[in-house]
Amino acid sequence: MAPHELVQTDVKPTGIVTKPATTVPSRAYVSFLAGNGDYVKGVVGLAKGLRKVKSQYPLVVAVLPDVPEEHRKILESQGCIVKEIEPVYPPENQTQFAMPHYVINYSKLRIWEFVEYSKMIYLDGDILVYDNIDHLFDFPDGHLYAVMDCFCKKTWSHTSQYKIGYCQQCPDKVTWPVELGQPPALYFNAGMLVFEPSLSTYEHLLKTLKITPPTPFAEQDFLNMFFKDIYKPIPLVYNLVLAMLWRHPENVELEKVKVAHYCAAVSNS
Ligand SMILES: [Mn+2]
Repeated sequence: MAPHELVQTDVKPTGIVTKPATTVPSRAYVSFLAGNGDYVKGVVGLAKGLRKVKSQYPLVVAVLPDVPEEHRKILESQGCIVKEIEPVYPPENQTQFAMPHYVINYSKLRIWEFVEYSKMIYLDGDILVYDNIDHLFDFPDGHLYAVMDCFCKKTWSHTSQYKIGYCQQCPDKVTWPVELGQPPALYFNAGMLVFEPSLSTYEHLLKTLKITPPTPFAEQDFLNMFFKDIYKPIPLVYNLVLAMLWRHPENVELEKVKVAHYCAAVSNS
């Protein structure tokens, strides 16, 4: 090994990894990672999938301080851009009410601070990409794009839509009763989002979070409420939550699926 190589290795920075400005595109995929568990394997799978489908854009991984150096190195070896973020803690009243594994997800809001990118596609660590979705970056600005969720899971049992068997995936099956007023607003699964980072949006998100009453789906409910006016649904093939296979098989075109979402806890998917 040549001596200069040793020197280079020694001076390699240990902090946040940044690439020279000229090679940073204004578009990137982004995922989120917390803790020292197996979730890193999911993000590695995500990175491999994006590479396999020849995505033109890098994968940024927003990591909380508790992600060990070893795991960050694995991600970098997969070509990921690792960016450490500070945790975002929800108001205390929300941590009481939200399901515990969702609480950490409020830190996801930090991705709106990644303004070195003009547009990003967020993908959960339990998502695998089977086909190129780079074209989603070309969708018109000014909207948040995501796939509609399903109201059939038990975790919706506190809602009137669950009680009457209404689901936005099949709105004609059980029609919304007039006496209940307006049908519920379209609701997206927050595991996959096309969004535009913006510091003013981020500040507005945090200010709103402080005055928002608690809900069971924590940050997913919050994002739905916050972005309801600019939300645009995109086809199921961009985020196929596996439970959709048995809840709404008639809506699934399996051979066209581009992104599959293997929700960790199926009952909470
Ligand atoms: Mn997920």
